[in-house]
Amino acid sequence: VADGLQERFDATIARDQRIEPRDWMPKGYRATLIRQIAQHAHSEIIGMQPEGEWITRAPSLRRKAILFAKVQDEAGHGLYLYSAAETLGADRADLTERLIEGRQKYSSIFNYPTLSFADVGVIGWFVDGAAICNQVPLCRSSYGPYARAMVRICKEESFHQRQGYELLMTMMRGTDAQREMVQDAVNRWWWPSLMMFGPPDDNSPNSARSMAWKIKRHSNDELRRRFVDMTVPQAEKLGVTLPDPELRWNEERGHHDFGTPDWDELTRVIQGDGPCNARRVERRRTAHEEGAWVREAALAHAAKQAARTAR
Ligand code: FAQ
Repeated sequence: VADGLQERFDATIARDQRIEPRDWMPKGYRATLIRQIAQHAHSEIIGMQPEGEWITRAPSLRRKAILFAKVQDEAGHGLYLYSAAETLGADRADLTERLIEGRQKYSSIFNYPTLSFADVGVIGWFVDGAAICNQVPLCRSSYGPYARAMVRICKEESFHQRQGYELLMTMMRGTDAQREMVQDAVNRWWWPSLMMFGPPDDNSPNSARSMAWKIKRHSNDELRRRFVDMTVPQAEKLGVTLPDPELRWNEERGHHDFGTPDWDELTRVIQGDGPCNARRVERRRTAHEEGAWVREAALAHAAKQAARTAR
C-alpha cells in the first residue's frame, strides 16, 4: 500500500465520511461490499417471485395494481444495487451467473412458499418491515453509492410495508375464514422473518469487521430486537397472535424478551436446502436464458448506433 493511503481511508471512516468509488480502499473492504451488495441485489430479484406468483390471482383490480407496483419496485431495487456493485469493479453478468450457479447467496426468507393471499400482506408487514429495520441504518453506511441507493429503496420499502399492513387490516375486518388465513400466514412467516437478520452475534463471522468499517452500523441481534419491539404493538392492533410463547415485555430492560429461532433451519436454508430454493433458482435461470435474445438485440443495437456516430 502506497504511503498514507491506509491512513487516509481510516481517517475518512473515523470522521464518518463516505468512501467513494475512485478512493483507495482495502481489498477486504471492497470484497465485503461486493459480497453484501450482490447478495442484497439477488434478494430483491429473487424476492419478486413469492409475491409475483399472486399477481394473476389478486382478488381485485386495486390489489393487482398495488402488487404489480411493488414487484416492479423490487426489480428497480435489484438494478440500483447491481449498479452500486459495478462501481466497485464487479461485473453484473458475472454476478447473475454466480447466483444461478448457486455460488452467491440471497436472503433465506424468499425460500418459503406463499400459500394464500394473506401471505402477500404478511410479507409486506414482516419482510418489508424487517428490511426497513435493517436498511435504514445502511443509509449511513460508509460506502457512498450503497448508502445513497438505500435512501430511495427505504422510502419504497415503507410504502410496501404499509400496503401489507393495510391489506391485513382489511382481511381482519372480513370473515372468520379471512382472519384464519391471516393468523396462519403470521404463524408461518414469523420465525423465518426473524432469521432474515442473520445468525446470532456470537456466530456472525462478518459482523465485527463490517462494523469496524462502518458498512454495518448495528449487529444482527440488535436489529432483530428492534424489529420485535416494533412489530409486537402492530400485532396487537391487528388482532393476531405472534407464535412465540416466550414473547413478553421486559419492564426492566424496556424491550421484549422472545424465543430463539431455529438456527439449524436457517443454516439449512442458506445452504440451499429450504422449501423453495431449487424452484427459485431454476426460475431465475430460465428467465435469464429466455432473456438472452433481448441482451443480444440490445448489444446489436448499441453497436449499430456506435457505428453511425463514428461515421
Ligand atoms: N439469508 O456474518 P454474517 C429485501 C449469510 S430484504 C441468507 O452475519 P453479514 C427487500 C451471510 O451472507 C433482504 N444468507 O453476514 C424485499 C454470510 O455468508 P457469506 C435482503 C444469510 O453479511 C422485501 C453468512 O450467512 N437484505 O430483499 C442470511 O455480516 C420483500 C454469515 O452471516 C439485505 O441483503 C440470511 N438471512 O450479515 C424484497 C440487507 N443471514 O457471504 C422483496 C443487507 C446471513 O459470508 C420482497 N445485508 N447470511 O458466505 C445485510 O445487512 C447483511 O448482509 C446480513 C448478514 C445482516 C443479511
